[in-house]
Amino acid sequence: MKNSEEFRFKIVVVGDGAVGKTSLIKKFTKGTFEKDYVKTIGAQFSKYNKEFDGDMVRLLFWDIAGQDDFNFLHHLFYKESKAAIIVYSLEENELGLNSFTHVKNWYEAVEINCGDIPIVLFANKVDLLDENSLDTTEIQQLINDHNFLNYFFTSAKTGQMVVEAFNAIIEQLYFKFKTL
Ligand code: G3D
Ligand code: MG
Repeated sequence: MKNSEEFRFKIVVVGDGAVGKTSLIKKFTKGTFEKDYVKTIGAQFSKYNKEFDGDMVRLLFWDIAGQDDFNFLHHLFYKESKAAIIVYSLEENELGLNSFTHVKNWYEAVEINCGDIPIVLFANKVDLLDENSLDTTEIQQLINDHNFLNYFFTSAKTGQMVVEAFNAIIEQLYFKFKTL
């Protein structure tokens, strides 16, 4: 019988305010949701454990609490992150459009603070629009210009693609560190 291993991964979840970061984490971690608040750096984290192939994967999702500004986020927030999730909102209003424009800023901030870690893009609030009529030209352009591991159209409200999107990044980390 093989020995069971344990992995610990910190994953930062960034993006403009009100795009749905906290809702997405809550949706994914639901039953086992615990959170704590790191007041000094304006962050909160949620723990989630998941078994993979007999191994234990302990996840810590770090989320920005309150004011979200890609320029002023404390470096401790990013410290030792193994992956990042960038969230924007598909809402067709100022919040949504700005959050899309700022994806590149969040991407830069992750690169500067974390180096070369896997980054996944969540286009959230997909429940608010008709996915079939969504013009993906700009999204495709963004994906082409950056090195995202993957991207997903998610909804924290309906749960659409939430589990799949989180699992994509967790599996990626598991297999990356498992084979070391
Ligand atoms: P943040 O953590 O990125 O700041 P929140 O964002 O998770 O606090 O979400 C901000 C608001 O958007 C919340 O509304 C939340 O319910 C809503 N929201 C989050 N995700 C979705 C989604 O996928 N679809 C829809 N329709 N709404 C979403 P309130 O009104 O509670 O402030
Ligand atoms: Mg929040």
